[in-house]
Amino acid sequence: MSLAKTFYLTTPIYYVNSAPHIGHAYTTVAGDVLTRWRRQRGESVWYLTGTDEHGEKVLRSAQANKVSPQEWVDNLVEKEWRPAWRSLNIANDDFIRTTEPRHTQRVQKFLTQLKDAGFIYAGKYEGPYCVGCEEFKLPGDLVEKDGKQTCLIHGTPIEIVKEDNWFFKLSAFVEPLLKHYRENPDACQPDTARNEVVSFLNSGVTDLSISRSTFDWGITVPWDTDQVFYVWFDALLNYATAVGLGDDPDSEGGKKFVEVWPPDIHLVGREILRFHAVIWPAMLMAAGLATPKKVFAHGWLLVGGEKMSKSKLTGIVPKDITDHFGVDAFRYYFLRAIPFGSDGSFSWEDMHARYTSELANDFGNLSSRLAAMIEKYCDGVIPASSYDEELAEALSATVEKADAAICDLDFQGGIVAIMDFCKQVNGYVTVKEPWILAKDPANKAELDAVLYNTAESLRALAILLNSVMPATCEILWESLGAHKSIGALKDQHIADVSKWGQLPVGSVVTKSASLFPRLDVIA
Ligand code: ME8
Repeated sequence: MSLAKTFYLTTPIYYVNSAPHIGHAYTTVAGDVLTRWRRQRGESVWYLTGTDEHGEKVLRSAQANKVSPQEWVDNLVEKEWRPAWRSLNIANDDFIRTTEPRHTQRVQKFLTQLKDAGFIYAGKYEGPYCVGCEEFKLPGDLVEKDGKQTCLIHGTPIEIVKEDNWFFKLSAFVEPLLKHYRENPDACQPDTARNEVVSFLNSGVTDLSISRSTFDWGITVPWDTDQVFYVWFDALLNYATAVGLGDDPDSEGGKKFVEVWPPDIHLVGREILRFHAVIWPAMLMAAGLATPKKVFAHGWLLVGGEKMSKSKLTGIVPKDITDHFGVDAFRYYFLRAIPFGSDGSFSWEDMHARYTSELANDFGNLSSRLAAMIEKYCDGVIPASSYDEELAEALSATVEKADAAICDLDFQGGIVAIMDFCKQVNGYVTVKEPWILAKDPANKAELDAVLYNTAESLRALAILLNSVMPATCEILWESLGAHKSIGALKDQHIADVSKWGQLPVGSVVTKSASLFPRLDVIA
């Protein structure tokens, strides 16, 4: 029996020129939500993130701070990057740093093989370079500002690089790549991103300089030790080096590679699409390896209409938001508010409004009302089981819709479907008026039924929202007594959520702290 392939998802590896901001958190949370969701579908999953530590950009920030680049990256990774993901409850399976020997050694071996196969040759590079992007720029990527050629993304002047370098025969892969995207439209998404890649490929792609000789903060080119590899050529390989690229098939690394390769999804911001949808698959094609099943380019978080970034000092760090709204509201907000794939602006007012109406009122209140009523009317235990056809059918439809949307990276569509069900349950409670039913003992059976159906709906909501808001859903799960009467929340499968009647009669319900406490209005 062959086992199903492990679902392998990656984020970009981020530059460690400073601490993470909410743009980095956006991608990493999205990956976390999708991988948690797929684990709850019962799938085997591998979620990789990490840091991109070489190149001039990182080197210059170390120099500006008067420390060695190695000290600089060690310090930032341990004090900022790993803790940021821990505090956002990111359940990544691995974290790769490009300064680790497991990466540098496999990069050197892989690129030596590419050279031996005839895909790498010596040449001269002269042209514009943006250190912010770490990218050799084309004329169309630049704009003139104050008489200087500047980068469209960073708004900073480009530098002219003139070096004897090693080149990769990228141009040889234009036709194979065009064929690849014709035959596999899913391999680059959304469609607008694929169209952009296809027109780039049609515009005439030249070979790529893949080494630098004017600084040494990088992976040494093994056959020419005066040079280091161009940071992107080193960085893209992280997706493969982290899972045993080139290792003996019988070794641990070799087995991992077979288990996960090719990657199912590379999540990237749209500014690094070309690297992932042109250079990276070409490198893999040259090595005879399978290309990623999907590169998905999401949109940017904007501040003042521009891409939020560290270099423009518009970076907001996650803690600024989580200190006020909490971690789960942060995880919820961006995926709920912005269609994945489109740009979106962050605003405190919008976040406050959604927190209050969707999280505190619709979701948090439903849970606290139910716990209070079960305590008051049923001595704190789930009363006789019941079935409500309308709610049960709505739940089935919700699960189907949310599963399809989330697996298709439509996080907004998935979350909206689940929150619509939450609204429907609120409507059910309002119409049934259990507080009125409780006034007459003759209504006991009806009251029990209303409370049971509400509790069952909350059981389902805890499972469906668990990948987005794991800490909150755990509190809800325990408040329903489900951790004792059903089992661990993480073990509840999406496919079984809509089987009505799982909360056993007698499950002990306890009041929890408010899931989403009321917040002061921000001045
Ligand atoms: O590009 N909105 O690293 P990086 C949304 N090291 N997402 C954003 C964002 C914003 N305003 N700002 C950053 C690099 N991101 C390379 C990647 S991969 C082999 C090497 C997110 O630190 C988004 O995912 O500049 C974007 O692509 C990534 O951070 C860029 O991070």
